[in-house]
Formats: sequence, structure tokens, C-alpha cells
Amino acid sequence: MFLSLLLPSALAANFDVDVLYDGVDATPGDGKCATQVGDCTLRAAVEEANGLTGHDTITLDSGVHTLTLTTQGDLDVTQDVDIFAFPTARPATAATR
Ligand SMILES: [Ca+2]
Repeated sequence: MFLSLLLPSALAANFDVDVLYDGVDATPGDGKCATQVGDCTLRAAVEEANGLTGHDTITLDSGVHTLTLTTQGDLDVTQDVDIFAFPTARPATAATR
């Protein structure tokens, strides 16, 4: 009973995007939003959320997050995720429903 109450929250993750530049996640699906230099970009957060089960949350730092890595293709959201833009704290995007 105790484990079943904790399980849903354990599956969801929150990723705080702390930079504005575009960069890929170093290891998608490991639970850490981090490029090779350790920054959490919007692309890395989406890649990480796509690699995990559960309904994840991405919080964007204020500013313009420009996707410049055209060689990476589209930034597809394949899992349920809410994206919040600081400081409004309103969902910007929800997917796969
Ligand atoms: Ca990762």
C-alpha cells in the first residue's frame, strides 16, 4: 500500500531549463536533463521527457528559447508533458492526449 501511493509521483519528472541556447541531451532517458557541459536546454528537457514514462513537467527560464540545431530535425514531443514558462506558471504545451 505504501509503495503504490508513492509510485505515480516517482514516475513523473520535472526539468528546469536554465539556458536559452539549443543543445542535445548527453544521455536521453537517464533522468538528468544535461548537455555534454551539464546545461539543461529546452531540447534536452524534451528529449529526456520523451525517454521517461509518466507525465513530466518542463519549466522554462525567462527569455527566448530558439531551436537552432536544424540537423537534429524536429523537436517532437512523444510523451505527456506540461511546459511552463517562468514566471506565468501556465501550461504552454501539452502533448499526446
Ligand atoms: Ca539525460
